[in-house]
Amino acid sequence: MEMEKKTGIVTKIYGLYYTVKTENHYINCVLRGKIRQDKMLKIYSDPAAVGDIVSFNFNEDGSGVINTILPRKNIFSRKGKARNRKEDIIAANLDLITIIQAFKKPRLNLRFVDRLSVRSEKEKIPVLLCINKLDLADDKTIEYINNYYSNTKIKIIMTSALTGRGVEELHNFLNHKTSLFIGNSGVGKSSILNSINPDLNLRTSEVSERTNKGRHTTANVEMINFANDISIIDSPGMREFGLSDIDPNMLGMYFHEFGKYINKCSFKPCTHDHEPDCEIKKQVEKQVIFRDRYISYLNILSSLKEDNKQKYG
Ligand SMILES: Nc1nc2c(ncn2[C@@H]2O[C@H](COP(=O)(O)OP(=O)(O)OP(=O)(O)O)[C@@H](O)[C@H]2O)c(=O)[nH]1
Ligand SMILES: [Mg+2]
Ligand SMILES: [Zn+2]
Repeated sequence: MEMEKKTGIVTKIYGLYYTVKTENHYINCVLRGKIRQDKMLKIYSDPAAVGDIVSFNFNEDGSGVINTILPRKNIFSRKGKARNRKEDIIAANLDLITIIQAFKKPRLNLRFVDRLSVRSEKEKIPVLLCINKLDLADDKTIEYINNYYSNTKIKIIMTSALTGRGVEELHNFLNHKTSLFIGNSGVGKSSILNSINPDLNLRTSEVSERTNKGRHTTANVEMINFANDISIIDSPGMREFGLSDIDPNMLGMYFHEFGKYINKCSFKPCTHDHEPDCEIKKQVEKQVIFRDRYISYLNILSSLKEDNKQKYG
């Protein structure tokens, strides 16, 4: 008997199984073997990702077999240092990357935000920075964050999943978009989702008093669908975020506020580090580019150079 062919979207992956949503049904699927052999997909640790649109055969027993992954509009991935480390696709086909941080517990880490935003800029996916735990904030830190990202394209929304402040603004911003929630463990990614829709009842847990770090409560990447055409992908807390495939000479291009000055640097390419007559350094002196953001750039630059040494030398 001819099997039924359907199209759907991957909402969750666990081991060799892929949950595919089609017309409000969730179908448990496996991948057809030939997809794992596909040369284009072999560079990834898993050929399919949450957010992928796939065509699959729907079996009589209610399960499915994925035949093809449809062309992707973009991917959000990370790449570790080791030469043979495969690229991990965290999610595909995104309209927005929502980077989540907390004012405290765990400690605010804008350098980590910058690493994530470099990847987003490279993929040309807009970035929203959501700083959660607003109930623990002080005015000085709020001002610092606003200065840090002034002149960038990064939109900032501050929320408290605890008191509900800012959650409606965030919710409205997510209308008609598929977005990835990403950040370190314990910042409140799952709590914010619960606050948008209490019926979700996602698991959350306290940040450790001893280490001030989250407990890696969310274990899988999972897409959750809301009204108003909102899809949000919750993800497990990240400890580190590899950018080792990025060319150090190109890094400045992914710091949006550097963009219009790069052509004025005397050296081409200029890494805005040791080179003389560098326009970026001049703009830092003039306080057009925020100094700590520039230092964060230098920090990523040196990590990329380090990665390149391990790769080639
Ligand atoms: N004070 C305060 N605590 C919050 C807020 N949002 C979340 N929390 C607490 O922070 C802790 C971690 O929240 P989670 O939602 O589990 O964090 P997560 O980012 O999903 O963490 P992982 O799944 O481990 O990546 C929980 O104890 C929450 O109750 C907030 O706005 N204010
Ligand atoms: Mg979570
Ligand atoms: Zn320069």
